[in-house]
Amino acid sequence: FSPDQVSVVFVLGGPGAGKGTQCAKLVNDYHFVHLSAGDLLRAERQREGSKYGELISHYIKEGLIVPQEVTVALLKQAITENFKKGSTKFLVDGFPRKMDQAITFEQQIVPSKFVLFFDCPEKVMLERLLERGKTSGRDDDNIGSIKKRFRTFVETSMPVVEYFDKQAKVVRVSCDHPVDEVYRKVQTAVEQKVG
Ligand code: UP5
Ligand code: MG
Repeated sequence: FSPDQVSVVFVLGGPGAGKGTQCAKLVNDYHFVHLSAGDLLRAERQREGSKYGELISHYIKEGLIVPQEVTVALLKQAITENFKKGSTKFLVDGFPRKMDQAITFEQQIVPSKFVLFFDCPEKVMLERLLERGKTSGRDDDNIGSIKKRFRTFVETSMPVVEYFDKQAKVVRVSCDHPVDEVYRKVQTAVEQKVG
Protein backbone atom coordinates (compact mmCIF):
# COMPACT_ATOMS: atom_id res chain seq x y z
CA PHE A 1 0.00 0.00 0.00
CA SER A 2 1.06 3.58 -0.47
CA PRO A 3 0.39 6.36 2.07
CA ASP A 4 -2.47 7.85 0.06
CA GLN A 5 -4.36 4.54 0.05
CA VAL A 6 -4.85 4.22 3.80
CA SER A 7 -5.87 6.46 6.67
CA VAL A 8 -4.61 6.05 10.19
CA VAL A 9 -5.94 7.55 13.41
CA PHE A 10 -3.71 7.29 16.46
CA VAL A 11 -5.57 6.53 19.70
CA LEU A 12 -3.59 7.60 22.75
CA GLY A 13 -4.21 7.91 26.46
CA GLY A 14 -2.89 6.55 29.74
CA PRO A 15 -3.07 2.90 30.79
CA GLY A 16 -6.71 2.06 31.45
CA ALA A 17 -8.06 5.30 29.96
CA GLY A 18 -10.42 3.26 27.76
CA LYS A 19 -8.66 3.17 24.39
CA GLY A 20 -9.55 -0.44 23.66
CA THR A 21 -13.14 -0.02 24.84
CA GLN A 22 -13.79 2.99 22.60
CA CYS A 23 -12.00 1.46 19.61
CA ALA A 24 -14.24 -1.61 19.81
CA LYS A 25 -17.29 0.65 19.59
CA LEU A 26 -15.87 2.53 16.60
CA VAL A 27 -15.19 -0.73 14.78
CA ASN A 28 -18.84 -1.64 15.25
CA ASP A 29 -20.22 1.59 13.81
CA TYR A 30 -17.62 2.64 11.21
CA HIS A 31 -15.39 0.67 8.88
CA PHE A 32 -12.26 0.78 10.95
CA VAL A 33 -9.78 -1.98 11.61
CA HIS A 34 -8.59 -1.82 15.21
CA LEU A 35 -4.88 -2.44 15.71
CA SER A 36 -3.80 -2.35 19.35
CA ALA A 37 -0.01 -2.17 19.53
CA GLY A 38 -0.15 -3.86 22.94
CA ASP A 39 -2.29 -6.71 21.56
CA LEU A 40 0.08 -7.17 18.60
CA LEU A 41 3.03 -7.35 21.00
CA ARG A 42 1.24 -9.85 23.25
CA ALA A 43 0.40 -12.00 20.21
CA GLU A 44 3.99 -11.86 18.98
CA ARG A 45 5.14 -12.94 22.42
CA GLN A 46 2.98 -16.08 22.08
CA ARG A 47 3.94 -16.84 18.49
CA GLU A 48 6.00 -19.97 18.14
CA GLY A 49 9.46 -19.18 16.82
CA SER A 50 9.35 -15.50 17.74
CA LYS A 51 12.77 -14.12 18.63
CA TYR A 52 11.21 -11.38 20.70
CA GLY A 53 9.10 -13.29 23.23
CA GLU A 54 11.29 -12.75 26.25
CA LEU A 55 12.16 -9.21 25.36
CA ILE A 56 8.47 -8.27 24.99
CA SER A 57 7.54 -9.94 28.28
CA HIS A 58 10.24 -8.03 30.11
CA TYR A 59 9.28 -4.63 28.67
CA ILE A 60 5.56 -5.11 29.30
CA LYS A 61 6.02 -6.21 32.88
CA GLU A 62 8.31 -3.25 33.54
CA GLY A 63 5.93 -0.84 31.79
CA LEU A 64 8.67 0.13 29.35
CA ILE A 65 8.37 0.80 25.63
CA VAL A 66 9.48 -2.12 23.48
CA PRO A 67 12.13 -1.00 20.94
CA GLN A 68 10.39 0.62 18.00
CA GLU A 69 11.77 -1.79 15.38
CA VAL A 70 9.61 -4.59 16.78
CA THR A 71 6.37 -2.61 17.13
CA VAL A 72 6.62 -0.69 13.85
CA ALA A 73 7.23 -3.93 11.96
CA LEU A 74 4.20 -5.61 13.58
CA LEU A 75 1.97 -2.64 12.73
CA LYS A 76 3.23 -2.46 9.17
CA GLN A 77 2.57 -6.16 8.70
CA ALA A 78 -0.94 -5.87 10.17
CA ILE A 79 -1.82 -2.90 7.97
CA THR A 80 -0.48 -4.69 4.89
CA GLU A 81 -2.47 -7.86 5.59
CA ASN A 82 -5.70 -5.95 6.20
CA PHE A 83 -5.14 -3.73 3.15
CA LYS A 84 -4.87 -6.84 0.98
CA LYS A 85 -8.31 -7.81 2.27
CA GLY A 86 -9.70 -4.41 1.31
CA SER A 87 -9.45 -2.39 4.54
CA THR A 88 -8.20 1.17 4.34
CA LYS A 89 -9.12 2.80 7.67
CA PHE A 90 -7.13 1.95 10.78
CA LEU A 91 -7.30 2.83 14.45
CA VAL A 92 -3.80 2.45 15.82
CA ASP A 93 -4.36 2.09 19.56
CA GLY A 94 -1.64 2.70 22.14
CA PHE A 95 0.94 3.81 19.60
CA PRO A 96 3.09 5.88 19.17
CA ARG A 97 4.07 6.20 22.80
CA LYS A 98 7.61 7.42 22.31
CA MET A 99 8.89 10.17 19.99
CA ASP A 100 11.11 7.95 17.87
CA GLN A 101 8.11 5.71 17.03
CA ALA A 102 5.99 8.69 16.03
CA ILE A 103 8.60 9.96 13.61
CA THR A 104 9.49 6.57 12.13
CA PHE A 105 5.86 5.55 11.59
CA GLU A 106 4.83 8.79 9.92
CA GLN A 107 7.93 8.85 7.69
CA GLN A 108 8.06 5.20 6.73
CA ILE A 109 4.42 4.12 6.78
CA VAL A 110 1.83 6.88 6.68
CA PRO A 111 1.19 10.21 8.41
CA SER A 112 -1.75 10.06 10.83
CA LYS A 113 -5.00 11.85 9.99
CA PHE A 114 -5.47 12.94 13.57
CA VAL A 115 -4.98 11.81 17.15
CA LEU A 116 -7.71 10.84 19.58
CA PHE A 117 -6.40 11.50 23.04
CA PHE A 118 -8.22 10.06 26.05
CA ASP A 119 -7.64 12.23 29.06
CA CYS A 120 -8.25 10.50 32.38
CA PRO A 121 -7.19 11.14 35.98
CA GLU A 122 -4.64 8.63 37.27
CA LYS A 123 -6.86 7.70 40.19
CA VAL A 124 -9.64 6.59 37.83
CA MET A 125 -7.25 4.64 35.61
CA LEU A 126 -5.79 2.90 38.67
CA GLU A 127 -9.23 1.78 39.86
CA ARG A 128 -10.12 0.48 36.40
CA LEU A 129 -6.90 -1.45 35.98
CA LEU A 130 -7.02 -3.05 39.43
CA GLU A 131 -10.61 -4.10 38.78
CA ARG A 132 -9.75 -5.48 35.35
CA GLY A 133 -6.70 -7.22 36.82
CA LYS A 134 -8.96 -9.56 38.78
CA THR A 135 -9.89 -11.32 35.53
CA SER A 136 -7.73 -10.00 32.66
CA GLY A 137 -4.80 -12.36 33.07
CA ARG A 138 -2.57 -9.48 31.97
CA ASP A 139 0.71 -9.67 33.82
CA ASP A 140 0.97 -5.86 33.92
CA ASP A 141 -2.38 -5.35 35.71
CA ASN A 142 -0.81 -5.37 39.17
CA ILE A 143 0.03 -2.40 41.33
CA GLY A 144 3.79 -2.66 40.73
CA SER A 145 3.55 -2.70 36.92
CA ILE A 146 0.73 -0.15 36.87
CA LYS A 147 2.86 2.42 38.71
CA LYS A 148 5.65 1.88 36.20
CA ARG A 149 3.22 2.23 33.28
CA PHE A 150 1.94 5.52 34.68
CA ARG A 151 5.46 6.83 35.00
CA THR A 152 6.36 5.87 31.43
CA PHE A 153 3.16 7.46 30.22
CA VAL A 154 3.91 10.81 31.86
CA GLU A 155 7.61 10.90 31.02
CA THR A 156 7.76 9.27 27.61
CA SER A 157 4.31 9.22 26.01
CA MET A 158 2.87 12.62 26.94
CA PRO A 159 5.60 14.38 24.92
CA VAL A 160 4.21 12.57 21.85
CA VAL A 161 0.73 13.94 22.55
CA GLU A 162 2.22 17.43 22.93
CA TYR A 163 4.14 17.04 19.67
CA PHE A 164 0.91 16.30 17.79
CA ASP A 165 -0.95 18.98 19.72
CA LYS A 166 1.48 21.57 18.34
CA GLN A 167 0.42 20.40 14.87
CA ALA A 168 -3.23 20.91 15.88
CA LYS A 169 -3.88 17.20 15.27
CA VAL A 170 -5.15 16.25 18.73
CA VAL A 171 -8.79 15.79 19.69
CA ARG A 172 -8.90 15.54 23.47
CA VAL A 173 -11.75 13.57 25.02
CA SER A 174 -12.26 13.49 28.75
CA CYS A 175 -12.72 9.85 29.82
CA ASP A 176 -13.88 10.04 33.37
CA HIS A 177 -17.50 9.44 32.32
CA PRO A 178 -19.64 6.43 31.45
CA VAL A 179 -18.55 4.56 28.31
CA ASP A 180 -21.50 5.72 26.19
CA GLU A 181 -21.04 9.34 27.16
CA VAL A 182 -17.37 9.21 26.19
CA TYR A 183 -18.33 7.47 22.97
CA ARG A 184 -20.71 10.23 21.87
CA LYS A 185 -17.82 12.69 22.01
CA VAL A 186 -15.62 10.26 20.13
CA GLN A 187 -18.24 9.89 17.40
CA THR A 188 -18.49 13.64 16.95
CA ALA A 189 -14.72 13.87 16.56
CA VAL A 190 -14.51 11.00 14.09
CA GLU A 191 -17.38 12.26 11.96
CA GLN A 192 -15.82 15.71 11.72
CA LYS A 193 -12.35 14.47 10.91
CA VAL A 194 -12.86 11.38 8.78
CA GLY A 195 -16.35 11.89 7.37
N1 UP5 B 1 -13.44 1.09 31.21
C1 UP5 B 1 -13.10 1.63 30.02
N2 UP5 B 1 -13.76 2.77 29.80
C2 UP5 B 1 -14.53 2.99 30.91
C3 UP5 B 1 -15.44 4.03 31.27
N3 UP5 B 1 -15.70 5.08 30.49
N4 UP5 B 1 -16.06 3.93 32.48
C4 UP5 B 1 -15.80 2.86 33.30
N5 UP5 B 1 -14.95 1.85 33.00
C5 UP5 B 1 -14.33 1.91 31.80
O1 UP5 B 1 -10.24 -0.15 29.66
C6 UP5 B 1 -9.62 -0.48 30.90
C7 UP5 B 1 -10.70 -0.96 31.88
O2 UP5 B 1 -11.56 0.14 32.18
C8 UP5 B 1 -11.58 -2.05 31.31
O3 UP5 B 1 -11.89 -2.94 32.33
C9 UP5 B 1 -12.83 -1.30 30.83
O4 UP5 B 1 -13.97 -2.08 30.89
C10 UP5 B 1 -12.90 -0.15 31.80
P1 UP5 B 1 -9.49 -0.38 28.26
O5 UP5 B 1 -10.44 0.02 27.20
O6 UP5 B 1 -8.90 -1.72 28.22
O7 UP5 B 1 -8.35 0.73 28.40
P2 UP5 B 1 -7.01 0.90 27.59
O8 UP5 B 1 -6.77 2.36 27.53
O9 UP5 B 1 -7.04 0.15 26.33
O10 UP5 B 1 -6.02 0.23 28.66
P3 UP5 B 1 -4.74 -0.67 28.44
O11 UP5 B 1 -4.45 -1.30 29.75
O12 UP5 B 1 -4.88 -1.54 27.25
O13 UP5 B 1 -3.69 0.46 28.15
P4 UP5 B 1 -2.16 0.39 28.02
O14 UP5 B 1 -1.84 1.56 27.20
O15 UP5 B 1 -1.48 0.32 29.32
O16 UP5 B 1 -1.89 -1.04 27.37
P5 UP5 B 1 -1.36 -1.50 25.96
O17 UP5 B 1 -1.89 -2.84 25.71
O18 UP5 B 1 -1.58 -0.44 24.96
O19 UP5 B 1 0.20 -1.59 26.24
C11 UP5 B 1 0.71 -2.51 27.17
C12 UP5 B 1 2.21 -2.45 27.19
O20 UP5 B 1 2.73 -2.84 25.92
C13 UP5 B 1 2.85 -1.10 27.46
O21 UP5 B 1 2.89 -0.79 28.83
C14 UP5 B 1 4.24 -1.30 26.86
O22 UP5 B 1 5.06 -2.02 27.74
C15 UP5 B 1 3.94 -2.16 25.65
N6 UP5 B 1 3.82 -1.35 24.41
C16 UP5 B 1 4.99 -0.94 23.79
O23 UP5 B 1 6.09 -1.23 24.23
N7 UP5 B 1 4.89 -0.20 22.63
C17 UP5 B 1 3.70 0.17 22.08
O24 UP5 B 1 3.70 0.83 21.04
C18 UP5 B 1 2.52 -0.24 22.73
C19 UP5 B 1 2.60 -0.99 23.89
MG1 MG C 1 -5.84 -1.42 25.49
